[in-house]
Amino acid sequence: MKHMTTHHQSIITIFSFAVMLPLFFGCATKVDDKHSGGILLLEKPATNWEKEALPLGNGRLGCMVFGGVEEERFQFNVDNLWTGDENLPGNYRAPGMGMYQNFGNLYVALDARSPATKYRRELNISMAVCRVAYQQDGTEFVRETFCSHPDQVMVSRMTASAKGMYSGRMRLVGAHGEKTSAQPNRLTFTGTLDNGLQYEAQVLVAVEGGTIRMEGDTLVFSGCNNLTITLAAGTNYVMDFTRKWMGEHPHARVTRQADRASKRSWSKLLKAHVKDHQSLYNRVEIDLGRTEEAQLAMPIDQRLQAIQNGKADPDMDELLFQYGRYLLIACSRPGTLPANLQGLWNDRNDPPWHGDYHSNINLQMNYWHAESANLAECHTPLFDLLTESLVPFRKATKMSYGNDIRGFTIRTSHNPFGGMGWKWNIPASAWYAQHFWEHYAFGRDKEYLQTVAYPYLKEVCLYWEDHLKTLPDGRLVAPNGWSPEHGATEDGVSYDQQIIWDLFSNTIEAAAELDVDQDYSKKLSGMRDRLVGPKIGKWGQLQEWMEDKDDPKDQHRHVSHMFAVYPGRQISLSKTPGFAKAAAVSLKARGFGTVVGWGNAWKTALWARLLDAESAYTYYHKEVSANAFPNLWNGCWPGRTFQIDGNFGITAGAIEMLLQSHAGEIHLLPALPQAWATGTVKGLRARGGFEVDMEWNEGNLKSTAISSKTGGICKIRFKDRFTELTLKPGEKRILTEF
Ligand code: FUC
Repeated sequence: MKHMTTHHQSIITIFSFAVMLPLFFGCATKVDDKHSGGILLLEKPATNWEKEALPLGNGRLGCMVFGGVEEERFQFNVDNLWTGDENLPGNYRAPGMGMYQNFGNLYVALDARSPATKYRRELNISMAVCRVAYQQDGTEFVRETFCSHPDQVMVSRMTASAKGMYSGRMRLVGAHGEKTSAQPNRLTFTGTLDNGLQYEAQVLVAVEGGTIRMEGDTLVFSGCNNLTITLAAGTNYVMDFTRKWMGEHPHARVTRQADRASKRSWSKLLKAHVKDHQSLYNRVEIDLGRTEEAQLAMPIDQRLQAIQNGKADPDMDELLFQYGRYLLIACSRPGTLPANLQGLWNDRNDPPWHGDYHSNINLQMNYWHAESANLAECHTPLFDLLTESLVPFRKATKMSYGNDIRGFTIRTSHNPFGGMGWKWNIPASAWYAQHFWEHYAFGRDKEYLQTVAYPYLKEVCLYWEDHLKTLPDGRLVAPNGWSPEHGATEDGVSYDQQIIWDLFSNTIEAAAELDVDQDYSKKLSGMRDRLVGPKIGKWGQLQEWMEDKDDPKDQHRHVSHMFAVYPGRQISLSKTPGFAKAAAVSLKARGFGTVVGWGNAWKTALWARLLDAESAYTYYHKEVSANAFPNLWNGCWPGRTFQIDGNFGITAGAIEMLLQSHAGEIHLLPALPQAWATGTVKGLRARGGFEVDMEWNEGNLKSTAISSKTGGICKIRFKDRFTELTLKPGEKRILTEF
């Protein structure tokens, strides 16, 4: 323990003592399942896809459950069913940019009975199972559905408390006018998109009791005790540029998946599914307070209404937090495509913004929480796709910036075939590089750094070496930049300057970690020092452009010039307090204005980094009170258009309120709002390979556990108190008091 002042002495004593204690308390406390289990409850079937249906997913295959009583509807997607292609030279409107497609729907119509009573439709996010239950004529009906990652299928089981209650018809309907063919217990459709992508969906039905037969393209079941439905779907997409992104027809694989799963018992499928989901989900527990029991029992739409009327609902804050984790597990797993603008859920063939990968904030925000929320594996699809897209990205970059340019950059919109559209977003490849670096900063996997991250970072640096422009006074600017969707195209836009600073800094650190390229690092460091840096303007604001022309009344939704505060680290209260204060002035001026879902999330994280807990919570709360649909999906614009970045970004923002690690220290509860004065969190990750549990009461830490994966030194901060720990690989230390 070094660098300690007398003021810190008491903390050190407690540390040393605590280290010797057995791990018996504090953050090992199990959070009450009832409160933290995360149930989204609704008391009626969905009529609106984006606001009410409940999402399930295994990273690749997604499904929305409507829960209708007379007819169940499962709308499904596969993450790689896309139109479009490599699309050089990249025009947003050109058909080659393509769009993410709806796959189809499975409808299960049930013969008419009396109206249902005691209807409940719930999504248990700790199990990733959707359950629909109701009563009719004294019989209880239950449907349970999940999308299994181990078995790569959607499974739904429909049961009843009496025998022979299931009679009805089942239809599988593709979204592109395909013809469905039926066998006695199987439905199939297959198709090919204009770009050559082949796809197939199959449904297998098993019944107990009763009969099942085909009638044209429909399955008719009668007098069955229960139904077990297995849905498999896939395409011939392969994430492999050298194979032109396509492999063999999916028929054999889809058939194998459906057959294999339908031979396994329901309980085995469920057990494997829950185990797999919880291996990720259970890593983080959170308790931010107690909602009254009566309120907790209400369906979400009523709870949201109560929140709008001013009722406190800390369990809803937890649910929203965990939902961001749930959704990432459901739409981004190793080997799948990254989460697009809607994760992997989409019911249209012309989704908003093409359902694309948007590089000026949205794709990045999808992964802001991946590392800190302990879902590092779910981050990897982003690296896979970006790495695989390098050849087309380089080609497109050369076409626009000349054959001599090294490295590459990216347009605002891109697809899974390396194709791009809309305006160039020149610093996008550098912003993506930050993700490659962060995956290392949190996980400390040197082999990954050497083989995956560092080559990517270095190549983007080469682009900037060639692209930066020298001003007459010797300083460096990014030419022809655009502060996203705001202002003119001009040199030295703050967004560009800050992202390049971040890229150079991360690359320098990466080279040092790997002990390579010392001369190149020196060169980068020299260039970084010459970059035009942040500027404070005439009304005390952080300038968005080189020229001091920000309008204090401008409430544009993007806050791109605050990248340096979050997710960057160039500006912080501890290291650059002047710029941090200027950022607060700018952020305040932007206000709620035209705020959108992802904007709330970003502002939550920004205020947290500026250590303003109540402002951070105002935006967190806004996400619940103004932007959440009844299925808790986030509306991009208040009340409309689902976009998943807000769901992901708000989890990231909440973590920044509870734990920060960007400034060379692990800062505990840096922006704890009054609403979360007492609570527990377990399993958050900090840079340096650390994991942190905390329990606090009325704003004071009761206990903290810090564990280290790879061993190392960490500086720990709570309020204005500091200490330093040296941990061995695998070691866990507990701090009892501050
Ligand atoms: C950015 C935003 C829009 C929208 C789009 C997908 O361009 O400015 O509001 O979120 O991404």
